[in-house]
Amino acid sequence: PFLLNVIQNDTFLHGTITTQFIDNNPQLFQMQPSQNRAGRLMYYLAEVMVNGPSTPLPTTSKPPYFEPELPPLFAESPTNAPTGWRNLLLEGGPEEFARAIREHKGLLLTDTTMRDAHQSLLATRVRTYDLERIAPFVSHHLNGLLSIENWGGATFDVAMRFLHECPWSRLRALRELIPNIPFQMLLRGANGVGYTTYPDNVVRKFCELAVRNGMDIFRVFDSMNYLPNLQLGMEAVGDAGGVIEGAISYTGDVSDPTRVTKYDLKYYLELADELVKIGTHILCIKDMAGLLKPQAAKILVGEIRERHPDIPIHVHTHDTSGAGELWGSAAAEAGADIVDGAIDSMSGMTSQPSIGALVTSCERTPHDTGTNILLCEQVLQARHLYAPFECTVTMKSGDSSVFKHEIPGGQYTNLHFQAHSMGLGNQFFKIKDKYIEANKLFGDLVKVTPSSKVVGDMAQFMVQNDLSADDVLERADELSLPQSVIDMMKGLIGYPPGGFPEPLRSKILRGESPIEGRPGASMPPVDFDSLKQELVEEHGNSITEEDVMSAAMYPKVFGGYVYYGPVDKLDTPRFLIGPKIADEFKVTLEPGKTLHIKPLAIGDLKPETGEREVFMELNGQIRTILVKDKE
Ligand code: 3PY
Ligand code: ZN
Repeated sequence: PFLLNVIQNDTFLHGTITTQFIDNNPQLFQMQPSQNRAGRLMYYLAEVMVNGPSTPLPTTSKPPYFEPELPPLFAESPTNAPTGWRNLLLEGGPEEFARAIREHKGLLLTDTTMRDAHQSLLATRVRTYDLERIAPFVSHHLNGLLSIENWGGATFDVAMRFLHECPWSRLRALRELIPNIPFQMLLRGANGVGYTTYPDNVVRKFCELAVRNGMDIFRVFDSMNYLPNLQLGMEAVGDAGGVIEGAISYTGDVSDPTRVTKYDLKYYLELADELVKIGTHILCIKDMAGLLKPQAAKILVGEIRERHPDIPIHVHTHDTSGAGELWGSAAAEAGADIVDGAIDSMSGMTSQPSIGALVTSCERTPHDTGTNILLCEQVLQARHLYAPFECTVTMKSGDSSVFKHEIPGGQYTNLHFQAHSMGLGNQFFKIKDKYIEANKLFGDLVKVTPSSKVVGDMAQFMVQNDLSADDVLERADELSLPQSVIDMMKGLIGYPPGGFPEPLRSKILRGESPIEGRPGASMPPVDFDSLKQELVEEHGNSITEEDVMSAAMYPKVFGGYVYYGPVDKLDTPRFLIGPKIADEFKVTLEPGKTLHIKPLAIGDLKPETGEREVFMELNGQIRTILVKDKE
C-alpha cells in the first residue's frame, strides 16, 4: 500500500515534472503584474519571498548566493572572436560545410553543455543568464568546435514553463556573443520541440524562424525512426536554409548476432540510405541511451562509411553505463567525423562523455582533435547554482543495466528523481523492470522523446496498478490507460517498423479508427495571422512572430509565461529562491538600465485579506507590494 500511495502522487503519475506542472498549477499565474518591467520584477521577487519558488524545486538543496567567477578571456573585446567553423558555413553554405568536414583531418567535436548535458543532469534548468556569462569565453577559447548544441529538445519548453524566459531571446543573445561557432539544435522531426505531432506549417515556420534567429545545424530525429516524419522535418530545415543533420535513433545492439530484433544492421543501413537519399548534409547516429558499444560503433559506423563515403558522420551518445568514453575513439576509428561530448564538469552519468577525455584519448592518433579544450572549472561553479535540480542527489553512479532497459539519458534522471522524491529511490529497479515490459508490450520501440515518455507512462501505470504484461494484454480494453498510450496507438506520433502489435492495439483503441500514414498530413494548418490577432488581443502589441510560434507549440505554457516580467535578468539564486532580507543587489535590465533592489521586510498576515505587505527599496525609494499568502 505504501508503494501504491507513493506512486499515486500526482507528480509521480504524470511521469515528468518538466511537462505537466504548469497545467496542474494554474494558481501560479493568478497574479496582477504591474505594467512596467521594474514593477513586475518587484512583484515576482515579493511573490517568491512570501510563497516560495515559482518553479518547483524537486529537492531540499538550495543554491548558494554567489556569482561564479568567469574564466579569463585573454581577449581585448568580448565580441571580437577568432574565426571558427561558422565563418566557413556562412561563406560556403551547407554543402560546402559538409565537404569541408569530410576533408578535415582529425576528429571534430560538438559540445552539448548548453543543451543535452543540462537536460540530462539538471532537468534542463540552466538559464540564459548563466549561459550568456560564459558565452564570450566559449567563443574565444572553444572556437575549434565544429558546433555547440545549445537549443531545442526540452530547452524550448522548459525555458518558458519553468524559467519564465523566452527561448528565442536565448538563441539571439547567444548568437550575438558567439558569432563564430555553428549552433546546433535538436528537432524532434514532425514533433518540433514538443511532445506531439504539429501541423506541417508549424514545423516549417519553426525552422524558418530558428534560422532567422541564428540557428545553423538541425539534428532531426523521429521517436520511431518513422521516415515520413523525419522527411518532413528534414525538408523544413533544408527549405529554411539550415544544415540538415538527419538522425538514426539507435537502439538494441548491432554487435550481437544472437539478438532477434527488428533493429539489426540491415535496418540501420537502409535507414541511412534513405536519409542520404532525402538529402541529409550530415548523418547522425543518435544513441540517446548510451547503447552503442565500441564494437557496435565499429560495425555500424564502418558500414555506413563504406556506403556513403562523402557524408559526414556525427555520433551522439550518453555515458549512462559509465563506458561512454570508449565510444568516441571507436567511432572515430570506424570513420566518424564528429563526436559529441560535454565540458568535463557537465559530463558523465546520463550526460555526454567528457570532451576533455575524448580529446585526450585521441591525442597523437590519426583522430587527434588538434584542440586544447581547457578544463573549465568555472562551469562547475555555475553547476552549484542548480543544486536543487542536481541529479546526483539521487543518482550516485552509472548504470550498466541500461543495456537492458534502454532508458534515454534525459528520461533516466527524470524517472529516477521522481522515484527518489516519492521514497522509492531504492526501488527504482521496479520502474526499470516495468519499462522493459512496457516496451515489449508495444512491440519494442526506439525509445526517445516522445515514444520514451509513452513507455515511461505505461511503466508507471503498471507499477501503480500492480499489472504484469499479461494482465495488460488481457485487460487492455477495460483499463484506464494513460492518454499518451492511447494517442500513440492511434498513430498520433507515427509508426514503428512493422506497426503496433495486435490484438493489443485494437483492444486499446476500442473501435476507434487509427490515423493512416503520417499524422501531420491530415492536420489542418495553423492560421498564424489569426493566432497572432488573438495573442495581441490578450497580451498587447508586443507579440512577435516568434511569440506566435511559441504559442503554436505550447499554447497553455505560453499563456502562463507572458505574465512574468524580466525575471530572466535575475541571477539564478535570486530567481529560484528569492533575495534575502537586507541583501542589496543589482539587476541590469539592459545596458545603462540597472535596478538597485534591497528587500526590507515581510509584513504580518492580514487576516481579512490573506495578504502580506513586502517592503523593498528600489533605487533608493521604498516600495510596498501586496502579495496573497497562499499558505
Ligand atoms: C529530446 O528529444 O529532448 C532528447 O534529448 C532526445 O534524445
Ligand atoms: Zn542525447
